[in-house]
Amino acid sequence: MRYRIEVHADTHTRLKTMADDVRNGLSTRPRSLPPKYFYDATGSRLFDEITRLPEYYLTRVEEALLDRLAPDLMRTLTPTDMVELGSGFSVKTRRLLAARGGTPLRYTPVDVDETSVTDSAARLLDEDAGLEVHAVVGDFERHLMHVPAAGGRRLVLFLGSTIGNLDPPGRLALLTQVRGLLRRGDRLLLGVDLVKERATLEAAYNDAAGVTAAFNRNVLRVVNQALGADFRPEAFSHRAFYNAPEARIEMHLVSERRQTVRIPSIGLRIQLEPAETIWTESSYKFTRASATGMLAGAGLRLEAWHTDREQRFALAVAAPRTRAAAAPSPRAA
Ligand code: AVJ
Repeated sequence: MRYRIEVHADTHTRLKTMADDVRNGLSTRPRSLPPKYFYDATGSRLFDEITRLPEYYLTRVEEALLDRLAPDLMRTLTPTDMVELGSGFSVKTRRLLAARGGTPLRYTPVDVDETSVTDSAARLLDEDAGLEVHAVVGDFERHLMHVPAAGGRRLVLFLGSTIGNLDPPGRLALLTQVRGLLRRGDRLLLGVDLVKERATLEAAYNDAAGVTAAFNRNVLRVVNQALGADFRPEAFSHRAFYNAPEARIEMHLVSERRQTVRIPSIGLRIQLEPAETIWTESSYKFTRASATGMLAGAGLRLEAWHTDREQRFALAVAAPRTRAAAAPSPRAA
């Protein structure tokens, strides 16, 4: 049996979680919606389009880095167990798997979208006789405890700058859980976008073709469909800017006029003033120093740092800190 799947996010629970998130986000100020709700079928298609935009360098640069790194990484690490958070269609994973040279490996994709997990698992299993897939359908912030115990040396993948969506407490919590999945000799491969010139960052989130604007507005359609809200997406404009002190791109939807939005299923009715915004996403940017600090906070040690020549994006390799490697405590002799 080469394929197992566990589903930890049934439709009922997901809808309940979404109702809570939307109620909390829209009834407090600044109003906000969590970025994980961008990705319905339309949103995933729009994001896929974003990854091919000339201004959106992140995906292209990360894929080139992976191609460069994969042979060495897979040869020196020789993982037999791979866990991927937010695996999507496992496009990047395929590059790593192909570089391992046929050794048996168990792959555990963790993603909220059952269809993308099932479809990509089928394709991977078909292409790769040495592969076993144990998929976990769920939210990587809530369901990591369902990742099965490692069968051997483990590599955890968290790619695509997805970690950039999490604020400092959120990423500390997540990385601490990831640390718990690792034992001596195991590694985390983390993709982060880097702090750079404002113009480059802002262009990546304000593309000329308007795809990012459509992606941003789509979250309102998602809430309309799932919760019966009556948002009019065309009554909002897209705004994305770099907040340098916080080292993050912020995406907002700006209400173009005074308007009332009703969400009867959760008993919510809100009035938006002209120019009032709904904060839909943060996309944090890192330096080597800030990434080192973030990893250290979760008990992880930055072992290697790979960037493109222009220092746009980085792949960080992190190892679990062992007791022996930690700073001596006052009680240690
Ligand atoms: C998928 C979270 C990495 O932050 O760049 C792309 C999402 N938002 N354009 C990012 C996104 C607007 C993307 N991540």
